[in-house]
Amino acid sequence: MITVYTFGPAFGLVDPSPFVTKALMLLKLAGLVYREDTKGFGKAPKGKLPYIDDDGTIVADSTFIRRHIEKKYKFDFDKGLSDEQRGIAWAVEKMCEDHLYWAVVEARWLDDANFERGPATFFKIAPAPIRPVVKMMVRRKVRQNLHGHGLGRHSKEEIAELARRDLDSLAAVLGTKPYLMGNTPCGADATVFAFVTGALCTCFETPIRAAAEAHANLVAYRDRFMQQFFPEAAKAA
Ligand SMILES: N[C@@H](CCC(=O)N[C@@H](CS)C(=O)NCC(=O)O)C(=O)O
Repeated sequence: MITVYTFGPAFGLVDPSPFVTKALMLLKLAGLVYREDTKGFGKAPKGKLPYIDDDGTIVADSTFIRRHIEKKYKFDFDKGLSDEQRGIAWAVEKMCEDHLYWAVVEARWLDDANFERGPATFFKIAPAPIRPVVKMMVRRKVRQNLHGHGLGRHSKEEIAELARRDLDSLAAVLGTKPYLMGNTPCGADATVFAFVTGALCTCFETPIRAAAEAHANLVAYRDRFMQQFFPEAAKAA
């Protein structure tokens, strides 16, 4: 049995982390049975979630989880795609993970109102007297990470513009197809679904959400995935 270490549902999402959501989606696409464990963050081999324990084999990072599934279970997420489509799928995935992701982090963690509505709730487990200090330290670290990446050096307007271009690109690549590359989901759909569902999250007021909501095909894409793969959560929403 595969154990996936996750944060657990939050903000009306399957998981607040798009990378965890991606890993869950990959396992579902491959038809693998798994259980979730929300107590693994302290032991995360790379200090981040997700990671999995597959009968004693520990695999950290959503992309290496994908590689593990491909190798061990001989599952080709991109079966039937041309080399060109595989290339586009990989590029789209990495645009989400290494560009759009940081805009999402900025919007959720550095905007005071969004922070209070969302990430601040993670700190309820900290003892009340030290909670404000812990929150401040973690937010400072997030700011430093954003600065290190580079996106955090831009103005809010510039970040919004870059994120909007990412969402416009996702909508353009998807077009009128049900999934990114056609009638069946491919590997990159796990990532794109995770990011589109996160962008549309109604817990947050962000230009990213407005940009996603402006594309009816992205909203329908999120709904299609939710109904097919997370029907219970879709019903509760
Ligand atoms: N490249 C990693 C990224 C995972 C990642 O960034 N996870 C974040 C949550 S979205 C995390 O665990 N952050 C905790 C931290 O940095 O302390 C993957 O694909 O799994």
